[in-house]
Amino acid sequence: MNLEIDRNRLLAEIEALASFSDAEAPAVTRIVFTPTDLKARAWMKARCEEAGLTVRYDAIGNTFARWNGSAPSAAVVGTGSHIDAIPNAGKYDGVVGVLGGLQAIRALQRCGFHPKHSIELLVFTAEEPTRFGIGCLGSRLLSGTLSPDAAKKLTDKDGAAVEQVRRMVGFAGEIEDVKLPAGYYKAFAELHIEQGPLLEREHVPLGIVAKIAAPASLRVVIEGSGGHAGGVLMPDRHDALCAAAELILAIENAARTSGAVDTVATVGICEVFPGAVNSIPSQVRLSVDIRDTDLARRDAVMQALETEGRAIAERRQVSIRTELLNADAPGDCSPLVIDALSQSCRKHRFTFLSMVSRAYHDSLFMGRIAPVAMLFIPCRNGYSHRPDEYASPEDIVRGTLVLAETLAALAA
Ligand code: HGY
Ligand code: MN
Ligand code: MN
Repeated sequence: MNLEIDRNRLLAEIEALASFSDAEAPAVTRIVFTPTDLKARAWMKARCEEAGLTVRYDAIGNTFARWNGSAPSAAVVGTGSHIDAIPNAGKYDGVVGVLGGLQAIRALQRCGFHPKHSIELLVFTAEEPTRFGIGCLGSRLLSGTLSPDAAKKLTDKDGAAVEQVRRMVGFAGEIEDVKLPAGYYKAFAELHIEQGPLLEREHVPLGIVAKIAAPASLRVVIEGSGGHAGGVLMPDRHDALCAAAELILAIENAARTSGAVDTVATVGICEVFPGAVNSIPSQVRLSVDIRDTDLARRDAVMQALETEGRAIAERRQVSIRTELLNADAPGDCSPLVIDALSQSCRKHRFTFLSMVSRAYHDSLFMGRIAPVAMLFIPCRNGYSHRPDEYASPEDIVRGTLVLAETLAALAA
């Protein structure tokens, strides 16, 4: 099979997709179900239809672009990723897996390959937690990891619920029908930038992911008594932001002292009320992200948050409430897909690293219902979720070539 990846078209389409953004270039902001996201989805649908794929959406807006195989009732081979982007992100996170997946399909079509198992390119809804507070909303529902009732109730910062917003932007049907039947996918492979520095540091062009870290996210609300910045003397204060500061450092310390480098914790959002320079903070809302490849270590950091929170609340006479948003198990990738990826790498003498993904991905949840694996390409300095995120054309094309051969091997 003489596979040729159309480098120029792939790079041009990455640039075109990046133009659908609510931020100044080179930053990309593309929040789920916003007008910008809908334009990007429409553009994506047109590209898939141009390639002769039949496109359908489910009730949460997951997009399925299908290349029918000769055995239409056989289990499907899937690939894909996401096109939503957090505020002030880059242009490659998720996009490389979607447009690389499309290019892989086009290359297979061009070289005369005919799949037995249908091949489906997926664009998952809301891989990023930005709007509704939980990541991988689309793949959680596909895999039955999140209940329809829980999903419907998720709201954005304006209080708009998923159920209401999805219908408003045109995704009909019932959330209950999103969950895929068992055995729907034979295999699923996702191409993605590493979002870390290891491949570049080791000068290795490809990574095959064997394990995906276990993500957890929580909201913490700290209530103090507030008051006038001049009138309230220090011994009488119950400053919510000072309490939050102690808790944030305690969370960091728990991750740093877990005994393993795989434990990470981040407080990415800190909202201070009333937010006036001369008013003692009365309430602080934190969003906390805790991950580890090892469940027990990850849970130990969550436990430390609870324990330290209680001690700080007692000491400072504030209230500290935590709300668990998600705490997922890690994901093991499948030898079936890992072998297909590594065979293609070996055929081309591409060196590759077997890796852990510390970022979570839709593959984590697709792995609950199908054999999965991920293929990583390097990103410069390991930067991601920032405007200077960058993957080289050579790395993107190489990853797309291996993905194409892997899909062919799995769908033959
Ligand atoms: O946060 C993550 O791991 C993913 O990039 N959403
Ligand atoms: Mn991301
Ligand atoms: Mn991603």
